[in-house]
Amino acid sequence: MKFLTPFAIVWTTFLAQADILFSIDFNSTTQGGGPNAVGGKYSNYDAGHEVANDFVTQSYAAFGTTVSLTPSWPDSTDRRVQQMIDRGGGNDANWTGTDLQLVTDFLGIDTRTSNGGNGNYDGVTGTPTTMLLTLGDLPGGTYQWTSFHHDTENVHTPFLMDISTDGGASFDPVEGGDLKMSSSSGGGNPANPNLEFGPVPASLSSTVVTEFQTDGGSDVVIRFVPLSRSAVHTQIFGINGFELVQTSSSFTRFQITGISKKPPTGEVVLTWNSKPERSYTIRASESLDTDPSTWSDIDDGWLSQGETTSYTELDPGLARRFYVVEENPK
Ligand SMILES: [Ca+2]
Ligand SMILES: [Ca+2]
Ligand SMILES: [Ca+2]
Repeated sequence: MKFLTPFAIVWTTFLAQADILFSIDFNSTTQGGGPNAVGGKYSNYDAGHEVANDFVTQSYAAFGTTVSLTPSWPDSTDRRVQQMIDRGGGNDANWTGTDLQLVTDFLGIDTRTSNGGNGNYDGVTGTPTTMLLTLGDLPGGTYQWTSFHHDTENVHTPFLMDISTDGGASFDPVEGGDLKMSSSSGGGNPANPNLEFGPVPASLSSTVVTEFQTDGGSDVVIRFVPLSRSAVHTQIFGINGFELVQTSSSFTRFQITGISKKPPTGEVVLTWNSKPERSYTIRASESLDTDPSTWSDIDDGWLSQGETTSYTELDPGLARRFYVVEENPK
C-alpha cells in the first residue's frame, strides 16, 4: 500500500495547478444589447433585470469539481429589488479602461422602497436590503476573492460585505472598511465627485480583495448590504463579477491542538488554531453531562495571538476537567 502515496500527491498537485481559478461575469440578458460577456477566463452568470425566475442556481466546473452559485435577496420578495443592469453605449464610452464588458453589467440590489426595497440603512438605523451569493461545493482550502463594483453610469453606493464559511450561520466582516462602488459618468443624483475610468477593473477604488478559508463541508455565503442613503445613485448596489483563486488546497481546522498539565505548578495550557484579531471564550467543566455551550466560561475575551493561541489556567485543583474554546464574533 505504501507506494500508492506518491501517486495521490501527484494527482492533487495536478488539480491545484490546472484548476485554481474560478471567475464570473454577471451579464444582463435584457439590457444594453446583452448578454455582454467579457470572456477570457470569465464564466457567465446571465439573467434578466428583475426577472425573478432567472436568478437560479448555476453550476460551473472549477477547482476539480462542480461549484454552484446562487444569488438571493432574503429581505424582500419583490422582484424589483433583483437587479441585472447593463449600461448603454453613452455611459460605457466614459470607461477608458480594459474589460468594458465586465464592468458594463452588474448583479445587484435596488434598496428603494418605491421598488420593493427596505429604504435607507446606515449600518445601524434603517432596515437592510441584503443580497447573498452562495457558493456551494467549494472544496476545502484557502481562497483569495476579488470582486468588482463599478458602474459606467452613476451608482456609487457605499456597502458592507461579510463572508460566512459555515453556510450562513455566522459572518466575518471583510477587512478594510469604507467599501464603496465607483462610477464613470458625470451627473447623477447625488453626483459622484470622484469619477473613475480605469485603467483596469482591479485598479478601481471599489475593487474588494479578501481571503477566506473553508473546510469544504459548508456553503460559503458572501453577504452584501448597501449603506443606502440620499437618492437613487447611492441607493442601488452592484457586483460586476468576481475572481476566486484557490491559494492553497489545505486548510487549518479550528480545533484545540494541544492540552497539557505542567507537573510542578499544575497549570493547564490549551493551544488552538486561531485567526488574527479575534477573541475567544474558554469554557470548562468537570463532566460531559451538559451541553458544552452552557459550561461556565473561565475567560470570555481571550485575545488571539495570531495563527496559534495559547491559554494557561492556573491549577484548577481537579483530577479531571474538560475544555472548549469558542471563537467570538467580531
Ligand atoms: Ca459582462
Ligand atoms: Ca453596455
Ligand atoms: Ca459584469
